[in-house]
Amino acid sequence: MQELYDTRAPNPPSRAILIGVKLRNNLMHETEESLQELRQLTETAGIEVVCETIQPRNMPNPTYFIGEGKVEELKPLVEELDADAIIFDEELSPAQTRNLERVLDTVTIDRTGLILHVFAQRALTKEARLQVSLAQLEYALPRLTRMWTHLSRLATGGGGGGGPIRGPGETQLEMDRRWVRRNIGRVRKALQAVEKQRTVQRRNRSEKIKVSLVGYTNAGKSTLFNLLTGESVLAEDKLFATLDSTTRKVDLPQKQQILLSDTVGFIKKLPHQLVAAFKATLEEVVEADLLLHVVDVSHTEAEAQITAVNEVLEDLDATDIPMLMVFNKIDNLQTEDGLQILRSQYPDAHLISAHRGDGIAALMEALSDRFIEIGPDLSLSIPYTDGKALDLLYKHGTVLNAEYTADAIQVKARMPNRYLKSVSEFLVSS
Ligand SMILES: Nc1nc2c(ncn2[C@@H]2O[C@H](COP(=O)(O)OP(=O)(O)OP(=O)(O)O)[C@@H](O)[C@H]2O)c(=O)[nH]1
Ligand SMILES: [Mg+2]
Repeated sequence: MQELYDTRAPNPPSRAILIGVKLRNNLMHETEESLQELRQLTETAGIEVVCETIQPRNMPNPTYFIGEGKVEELKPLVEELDADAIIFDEELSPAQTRNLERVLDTVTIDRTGLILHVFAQRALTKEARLQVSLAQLEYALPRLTRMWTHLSRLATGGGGGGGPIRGPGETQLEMDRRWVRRNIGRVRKALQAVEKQRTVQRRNRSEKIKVSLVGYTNAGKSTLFNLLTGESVLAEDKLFATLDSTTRKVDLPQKQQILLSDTVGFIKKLPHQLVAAFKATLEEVVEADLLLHVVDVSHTEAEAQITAVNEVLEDLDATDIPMLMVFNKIDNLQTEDGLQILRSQYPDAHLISAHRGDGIAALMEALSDRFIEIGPDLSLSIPYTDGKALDLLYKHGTVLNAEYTADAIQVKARMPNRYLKSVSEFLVSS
């Protein structure tokens, strides 16, 4: 089947000025870190950064987001530096984008647009490309301007044939909008067909234990996935190396088998169009029995990245799924300070280096314990003064029944052998 929509812009910009805005409620270092990430995204997109600038403002200017004075400053700068794009680390309204493009006479891209652009470049499979197309089209619809005339060159067939053709009395803009709307419909339909296949695949796996790797982009999910599965999915020092999920069997130390999935990384302000479009791919996350939240603890923004990931999980309604924190890249830590703070917040986190293999055996044991087919049913009589034992049963085992009698709690439960010792004094029979 032909592509419905070519997600790669035909003439992407090559030299960009990056603009960050420090709003009243933000700290300067947060704005700087975020701009640093925007630089990485820009470079990942193959665009050279010729200048970076931050403007402090109480709130966004409704016309340009930045102040008029700043716009005046930018005019000569664009020319001097031979820049062909301005990239904002914020989400601009369609009107702001239009106004900036008009006065600066250059392409204006916001953070969402840039993320979509990177996704478009990196999408390889048919499903990923369709998902990115859908997100891009939804994003483009309210933003169509004269600058989007390249739309006419984007259409590459797929039933509609060629680019938009202007109807009688129709303006260029109306025509573009009509064309985009029609393509949204087509891409949706094509996606549904692909998703149907995915549902069949998933149904075939429904009996198995499913574990999904989630985390911020570049945290090391794919590196860990490769290490645990012996696979060689792409893992590299670029944002959004992974866009498609891959699932493989993994044997745990106590002989259970799980299905491990590697998934797309998250980022701060992940465009909601993308989350919506990637719903099917992200089903791997939503349907997991356990999430391994992989964190790059050597990153200065590790804590903010954890928050960003949790926000996306909320968006996906996946907060009820049990989650194990996995602190990766411990080989790369310059100081222990940040780690200490994070460890106090997540005392159960596993410390690993997917590169060197540190902590991997312990992580596998923990997974194995978690999914152990638990031995014989136990009967226990736990005095009320020993409530802790009941907590242990709930934490490490399965409580089948708990009856609160006058002097003790009568419990029927299952417990992995290695934890039996801690409750053995309460055993009645087994
Ligand atoms: N120093 C160090 N680097 C690591 C470790 N694990 C992964 N990396 C590096 O971190 C970079 C990103 O790794 P990936 O495995 O691609 O990260 P990811 O989470 O899959 O990233 P996306 O697919 O973009 O979401 C690569 O350059 C890896 O070599 C580690 O334990 N230590
Ligand atoms: Mg990856």
